[in-house]
Amino acid sequence: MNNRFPEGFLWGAAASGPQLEGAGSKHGKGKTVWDYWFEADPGKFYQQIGPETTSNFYNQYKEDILSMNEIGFNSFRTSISWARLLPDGTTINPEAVTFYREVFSRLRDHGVKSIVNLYHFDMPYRLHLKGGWENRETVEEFTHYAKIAFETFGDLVNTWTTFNEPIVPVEMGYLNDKHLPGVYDLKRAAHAAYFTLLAHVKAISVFRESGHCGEIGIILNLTPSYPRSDFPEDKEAAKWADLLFNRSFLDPVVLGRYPLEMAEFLELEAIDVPYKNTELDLIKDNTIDFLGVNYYQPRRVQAGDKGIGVGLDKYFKPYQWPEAKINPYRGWEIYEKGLYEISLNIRDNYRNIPWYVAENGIGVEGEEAFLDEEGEVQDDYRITFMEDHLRWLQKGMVEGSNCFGYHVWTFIDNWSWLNEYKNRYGLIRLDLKTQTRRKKKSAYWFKQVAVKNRLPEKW
Ligand code: BGP
Repeated sequence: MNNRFPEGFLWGAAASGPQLEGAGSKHGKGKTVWDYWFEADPGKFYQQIGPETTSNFYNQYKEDILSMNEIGFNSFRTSISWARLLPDGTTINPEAVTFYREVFSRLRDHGVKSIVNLYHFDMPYRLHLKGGWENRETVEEFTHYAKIAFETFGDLVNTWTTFNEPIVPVEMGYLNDKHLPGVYDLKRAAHAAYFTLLAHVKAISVFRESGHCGEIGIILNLTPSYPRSDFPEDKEAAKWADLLFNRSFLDPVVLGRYPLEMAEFLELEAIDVPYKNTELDLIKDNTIDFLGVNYYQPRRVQAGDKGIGVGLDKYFKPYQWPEAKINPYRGWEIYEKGLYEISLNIRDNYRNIPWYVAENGIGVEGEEAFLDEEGEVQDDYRITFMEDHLRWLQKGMVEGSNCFGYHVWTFIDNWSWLNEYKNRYGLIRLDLKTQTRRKKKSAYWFKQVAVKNRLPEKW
């Protein structure tokens, strides 16, 4: 491959409606769970910055799309805000249609392929009140929303994804307090996960039945699970972590069935998931065309406290590998080789499905410390991060993994769930006060790689 990527390889970035757009309560948008949570408990949000303005893409998208072009993007992923398009669940908001059509046509006119995602953690508040993903009604509402989105934008968009990281709201909302409802309840978590999967397959079925052109997939955060040691107890712990956090979605979306071990887990926990046999058939018949993989960090685990542990602690416990390289700002391990291992796992166990890196990036706090005299962020750490990951990715591709693109998280610094603008991820710096944008050093590096379609010489 000679440091080259295949012809047509996708280069770009990912973002999401709620983190980038702003206009949170304007132009007819309905309230999301994040809008509600900020109103109810602003102290929970870093520096009390809410989701109202974020990075103002709603008003600055023209200039932003020009910048994408300038830094070599041939593709860009964002999400439609469900609450903006269908504020009450049924009436289409004309302003949302105008906005998204403008964005998608402009991207097309600038040679940037849109990958459009339907759900990025932004549950409409009215549905949250009825139980969100714990309620079967939400599945029907989502299917309707997906149908409207395909009909309204299908002439401009031919690459769709249903969900971004569906396991995250389950983990962070039902086993943690980082998303709402913020409880620890395995049974509720299992129900929410199942109904999310059902919404995903129903959206795929609607897409295919109505004969839309193009492809549809999903974006999963895959966190390879590594055991502390070769002891069987540690290895078993890694198996459970992998089952719950990777295979719970990966197997059904790619292979059309849940892993057998999932039944074992549900039985051990005495959880009854209210599935119907016809739904299992839907899962079997509606596998994805392609997979998006978000990769930030691996998961390291050790044996759980069998018998005495509470919740998931019975199965596995987190383990801090002493040799780990940590991003101190986010506390996440940087393990570039994980991307290679993911690529081989997809090749060997997931029918070598076409996939792409849908998010990979590093969040750094206090980036103003890296400004040079001209006011450009010298983010060499971001360049190293991307380059090291790309080299491992390329090795996986040389060995046959079917990867078709690399998207960095993210394009312009954007708002994050409870962390807001603490960790900056963008190739472009955002001045929060003035909303002005300025390319970082990494943006110029990214352009070189994207335009030449290869990595710099070195190994
Ligand atoms: C992914 C999400 C993104 C983004 C990113 C960085 O999990 O898909 O929405 O936020 O992680 O994480 P964070 O913003 O929490 O640092």
